[in-house]
Amino acid sequence: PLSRSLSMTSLSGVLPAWEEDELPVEDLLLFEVAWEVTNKVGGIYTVIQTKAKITADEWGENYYMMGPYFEQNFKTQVEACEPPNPNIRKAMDALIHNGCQVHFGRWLIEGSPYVILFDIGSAAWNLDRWKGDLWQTCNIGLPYHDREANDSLILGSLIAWFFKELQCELVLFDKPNVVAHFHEWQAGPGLILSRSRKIPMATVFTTHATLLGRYLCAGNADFYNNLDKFNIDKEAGERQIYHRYCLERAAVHCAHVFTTVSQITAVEANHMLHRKPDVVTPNGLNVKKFSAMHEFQNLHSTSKARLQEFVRGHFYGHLDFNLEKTLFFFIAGRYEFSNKGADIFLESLSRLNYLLRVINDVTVVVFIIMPAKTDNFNVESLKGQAVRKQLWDTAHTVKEKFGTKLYDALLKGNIPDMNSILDRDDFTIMKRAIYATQRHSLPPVTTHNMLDDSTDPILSNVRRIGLFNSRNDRVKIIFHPEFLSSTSPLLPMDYEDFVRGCNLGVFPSYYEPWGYTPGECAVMGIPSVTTNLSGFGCFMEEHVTDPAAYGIYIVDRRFRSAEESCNQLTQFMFSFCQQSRRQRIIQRNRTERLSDLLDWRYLGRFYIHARHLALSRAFPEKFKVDPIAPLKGFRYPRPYSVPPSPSASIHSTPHHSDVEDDDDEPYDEDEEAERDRLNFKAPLVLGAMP
Ligand code: G6P
Ligand code: 1S3
Repeated sequence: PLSRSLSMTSLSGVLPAWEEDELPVEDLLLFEVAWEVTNKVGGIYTVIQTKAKITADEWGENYYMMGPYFEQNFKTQVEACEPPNPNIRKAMDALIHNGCQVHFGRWLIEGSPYVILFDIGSAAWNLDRWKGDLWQTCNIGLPYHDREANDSLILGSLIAWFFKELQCELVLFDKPNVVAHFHEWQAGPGLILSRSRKIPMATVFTTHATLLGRYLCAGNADFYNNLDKFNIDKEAGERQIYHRYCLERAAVHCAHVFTTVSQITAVEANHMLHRKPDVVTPNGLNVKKFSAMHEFQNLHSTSKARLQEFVRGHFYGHLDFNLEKTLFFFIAGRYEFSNKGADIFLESLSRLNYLLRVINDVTVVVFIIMPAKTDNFNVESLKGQAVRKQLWDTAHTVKEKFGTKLYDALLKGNIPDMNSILDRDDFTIMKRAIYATQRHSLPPVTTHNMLDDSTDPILSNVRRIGLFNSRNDRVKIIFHPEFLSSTSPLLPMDYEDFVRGCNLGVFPSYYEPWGYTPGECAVMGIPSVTTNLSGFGCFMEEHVTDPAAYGIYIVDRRFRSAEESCNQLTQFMFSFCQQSRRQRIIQRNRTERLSDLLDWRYLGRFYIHARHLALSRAFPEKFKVDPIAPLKGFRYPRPYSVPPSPSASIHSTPHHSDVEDDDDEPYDEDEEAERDRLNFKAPLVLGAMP
């Protein structure tokens, strides 16, 4: 059946094309199973949601996602419909006739994939029996108190049951082979049970982190230097996750093909799960290109103006820094203080504060967006925005009166007397508005009332380094302990608009199998800091010759001490602050050019390869696959006109202007982009990767 070739060309002509024999998808069914299908918990949701389009484009009606049913999610994200495939209907009915609820529909995201969602509650009465089955099959026992593990077993048992029914139907009609792709340990039981029941299908298991890796790192272990030394069974037992770790490890070993999201997690998995991944499947994004090439720059400007407004309110009465010379940095993500690198970020900020005081020109406002327990916004933050609004309204009222009087005077042929154009009332309302901006406390560090204020790790460290938003601090901190939303009364912006308005994302993670945040920044043209312990950072090091030139700063957290990493991070941020506006604009253009590399239309090839490999292992007589990996050796060359480091670029970028913020200087971005593009092509044509 492998007659034609599936060719994935690059989007820009820069990235290498790749060819693999095309699968006869009309004779196959693809199922992708994850706890996060239509159910947002963390990063896996982003993976499956953004990847849906390219997978649906390839597989059409033969692609199905599977996950747990939650009524609210179903109502808001899924359009119920009948399965187009009668075999799937029959398999679902077999479960439904036994009292288990199964729902079918189209997930209303790009690609509109079909989803089959299993109601865990409706099948919970089977839990004890299924626990027995699991024990009989692979000697894994689940404790009653671990709800998450129990739910994953119910989901897995339903899925294995569904596959069994489906196979009966397919065998009857001698129909397609099945590929089933399972994500993360919560989807593991479905894979383990299907394989132990010898259901003929090709299976892939992807881990997005290892359970033990996450736990050990969060516990401050010197993880990467001791990977081969941990007694993993003992460590799992001590952390009371032994049963989860067994599920994870069993799934890994049952799969025909095991994949993970990065090279660094592949090494980790080899030690923590004792299997080397067959394929690394890096995470992509569903990149949308604007028809106007520099639209993302305009969007940066618009969103930045909104952030500036917020900052005006938050720092009312203390607004003695120039917003035109203020940069916005941010960190965002799950609140895992040391895993996500918030510890070294804060330490580096205190050093940056010192350096900027010496230069005394640029101010940095740092947003920390990490959800913590709160009991809502604090009064001082809300008041700040109210005061700003009042000042705006006052200015508007006075302006209107002034304008009317000026207009009248001009109609009469007079130039009005500027000393009397505003009357006493005007001065009174203006003075009242100014008096309202007096405050007796510093602008708050947090926007919310924190429930664990005294023990919160971010606040404790802010106290230690003394960054309290005082007047002479050049680094100001705003900790927003809740994810952003466009309906917030305080900062009404969604995450995407917020990121667009910032100048630099800072994600100095210690434990980060992939890390979507810097990639999301890149596709919006926003530079960011990552590390060589994050999957994304390693991927960039591997495929981009000079990542910093493209606005990707990679902190070395692997071969340097924490102290040295802090210094390096401080240096990156300080150099960034020394760039002129023009240099930042040029750099954003380069950053945005990396989006092709991060697009699923390009990275999807690894998933294709993994499925193909699984089919060749499950059904060797029918499927063969070229064992060559799809991306060997490719590297983006250094951009034509930029020197290797941001600090060096200050002195040698051709368009550098010593006059800061001179936006009107003639500068042809298209010309620069074209030069870089030509430079991209040269080494590729010659076949020599730098
Ligand atoms: C975009 C806009 C420019 C604006 C600039 C601000 O490039 O097109 O008009 O001046 O953003 O950049 P900055 O790095 O200072 O936030
Ligand atoms: C995991 O989510 P996390 O933030 O807990 O999976 C993500 C998707 O693969 C990955 O980007 C991230 O690094 C992992 O940690």
